[in-house]
Amino acid sequence: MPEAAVVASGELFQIQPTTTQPLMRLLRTAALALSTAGILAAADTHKLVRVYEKIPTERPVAVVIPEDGTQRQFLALQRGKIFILPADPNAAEAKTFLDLSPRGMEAKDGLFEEGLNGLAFHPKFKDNGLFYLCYTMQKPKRILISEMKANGDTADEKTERVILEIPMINWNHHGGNILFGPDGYLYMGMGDNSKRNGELKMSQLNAVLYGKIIRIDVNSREYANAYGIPADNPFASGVNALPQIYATGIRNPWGMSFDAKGRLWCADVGQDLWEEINWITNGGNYGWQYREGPGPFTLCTDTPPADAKFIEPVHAYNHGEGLSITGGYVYTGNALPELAGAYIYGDFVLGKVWALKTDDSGKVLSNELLFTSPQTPASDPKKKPTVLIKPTAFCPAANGDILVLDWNGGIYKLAK
Ligand SMILES: [Ca+2]
Repeated sequence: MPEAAVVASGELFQIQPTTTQPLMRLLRTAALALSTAGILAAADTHKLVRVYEKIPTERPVAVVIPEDGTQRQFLALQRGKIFILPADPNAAEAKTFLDLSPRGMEAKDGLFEEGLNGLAFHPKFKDNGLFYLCYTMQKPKRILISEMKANGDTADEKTERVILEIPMINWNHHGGNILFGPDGYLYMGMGDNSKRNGELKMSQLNAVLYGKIIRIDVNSREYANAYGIPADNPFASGVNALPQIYATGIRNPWGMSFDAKGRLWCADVGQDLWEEINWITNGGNYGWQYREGPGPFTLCTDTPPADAKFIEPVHAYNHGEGLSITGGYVYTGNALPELAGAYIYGDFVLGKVWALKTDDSGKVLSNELLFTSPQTPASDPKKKPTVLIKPTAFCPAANGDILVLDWNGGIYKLAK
């Protein structure tokens, strides 16, 4: 998950007095008319329209559509439920596919990164019914990737096969996105397991999986593992480095997707200065904790190895614009032609949504701010504002809409 102070749901509509009266009115209007109209502020080019309002969607983290031809939209909630969203956004009920909430995935101090953070369907889901989960467990604190089998519209929990377990010592910097690549392998974004400053120095240490992009083959078995190692993983031999590693130098990846050209987009949440978007390549080193965004991480006093080569982000924004990136995906729908080919992403803390356009070399052509959430300025400059919409994910709906999942509990679609 991204990182930010937790906002209690009761605070959302407590708009503080301000001298900007028109803005005040707009905020009130947005808060009160949330159910019927799109949310739009003066500078926005786009608005967010609430969908699936009648369905309980606390802490949504992903909507995933398996490639089985059914167009079913599986909604993963961080506290462990997976619903199948109906096609009709006004429907009052969603089928429960799986409920892991009794497992106690979050510690009492789990704050907001623990729980179910990843869901992926096997490329041959239609034939084998297999899907994959990434979630946390406690005592001992750990992250699991596991496999389960679906039976129609219901998951069969008894079929669970744990594939990978990674011990954790902190509640934050878990990452937890999982997805299949066009190569049929399962990718995972794994956080650095450090609390702050990359103090455990894991991201550049290839003896651990922390701060890495991991790639494994769920269709084979190798060594004593419940999975195989793709032959072209950069350290596939397992000598001097772990063979599951695909890319290194990651901090807290949140928001991963493949585009139609097979590029793996990964947002990496920064610490004090920069938020970044990367194109992940086999064996790439993305710099953390020597680098943050396009510059050196100033609190790191170690000198990088002389032969270190760090890959620069495709795009980074500084903490004047946002505080915690949520990655998205490249939009290919027809309903919003101005966004065709753009990478849609946002900021979790300030509730922003952008559209980034690049050429094939990764040169940024434009980065347009589409939407900024209504927010209440913080009473203390050291604190963060209260934001109405905190994006946890951007996902394509079955009908092509861009869904914006809101950690405050809403699902929206991006509209003009
Ligand atoms: Ca980086």
